[in-house]
Amino acid sequence: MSLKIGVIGTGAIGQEHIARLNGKLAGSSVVAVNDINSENAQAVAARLCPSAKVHATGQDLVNSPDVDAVLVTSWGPSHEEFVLAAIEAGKPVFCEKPLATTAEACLRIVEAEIASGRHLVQVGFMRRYDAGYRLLKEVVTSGQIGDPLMLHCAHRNPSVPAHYVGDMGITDTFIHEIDVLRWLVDDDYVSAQVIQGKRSRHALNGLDDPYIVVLKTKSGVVIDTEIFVNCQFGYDIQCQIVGEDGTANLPEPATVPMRKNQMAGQSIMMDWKLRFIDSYDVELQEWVQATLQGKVTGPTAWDGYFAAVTSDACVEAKRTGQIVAINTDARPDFYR
Ligand code: NAI
Ligand code: ISE
Repeated sequence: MSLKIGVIGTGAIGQEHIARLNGKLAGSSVVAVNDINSENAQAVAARLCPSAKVHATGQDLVNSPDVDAVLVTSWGPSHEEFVLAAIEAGKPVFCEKPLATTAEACLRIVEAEIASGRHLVQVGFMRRYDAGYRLLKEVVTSGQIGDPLMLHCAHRNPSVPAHYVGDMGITDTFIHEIDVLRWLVDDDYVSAQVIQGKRSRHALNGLDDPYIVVLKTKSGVVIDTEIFVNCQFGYDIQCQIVGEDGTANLPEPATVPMRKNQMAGQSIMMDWKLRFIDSYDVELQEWVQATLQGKVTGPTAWDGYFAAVTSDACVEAKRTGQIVAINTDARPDFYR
């Protein structure tokens, strides 16, 4: 059986996901696409999924009887509308991060999903599908290093485009750590603090870069993460867990150590798309399989909501220099 998917948003990641779902992965085909830039949608369909219908609006696509499930890869501010439309139509929906751009909008999605009585929504936090993070999670769960006490992490990009402004270091970039670190330690956050670093001369458009975010969890785990999106040298994701009985590090991607030009070393990736390319495959393959069985096994709408509440608290902490409390209601039974 094949899952017939409609994709809203045929930009960068939309195209990559279409290529995966329409050839590389098993059990799925892309039967419909839409983009506010209809020329782009036509061109992408012609290149990647020639038999797909190009719909005039995302709503039309969601309501098409040919579409079994929806993939939302449009810009963040449009996510809420399409995810709510899919819930209303009773169709499973995979939404790229962020689930929505405000915590209130995420909560509306959570409430709509609960009211529908069906688990339909998955959020595109792909780090949970990365082989290295999965190995690290196994180490934590097996108790080999005892209880995690502290985490030291870094999210470094070589550079960012001109449209990357304001608090995107948190809302676009750190949001991945917000989700994956909470999943790793299996504990919710209670507070956030941001410590500004000395501003790099490479930071454009008044961007604050770098800075450190400190999150504290309910059980007292302290997590510091350096966010440095103009570090120049590479796309570098680090995570070290300090446990009661030892430490555990996120494995580096496999590269061949070389000795050359009076130096010994290994290359570092420059592009985040390459660093997590396998995890996108695993993420969408597991989503297709679970969806065909009527299940959601990945990050839920509640995880998307919790990430948004945490992200808001980090933005406020950055603005005020204060330690900001992270408050949500208890996780609804629906998501247990
Ligand atoms: P993009 O700008 O390359 O593509 C977005 C596309 O959505 C554009 O073609 C745009 O015309 C279309 N669009 C915008 N509003 C729309 C609407 N109302 N209806 C239909 N189409 C609409 O952006 P990109 O990089 O592909 O990002 C898309 C989403 O994916 C964002 O939410 C982003 O945060 C997320 N993303 C996730 C990544 C991950 O690692 N999980 C990596 C990159 C992006
Ligand atoms: C980008 O938007 C992503 O989602 C990537 O996964 C992330 O690593 C990068 O820093 C973001 O800018």
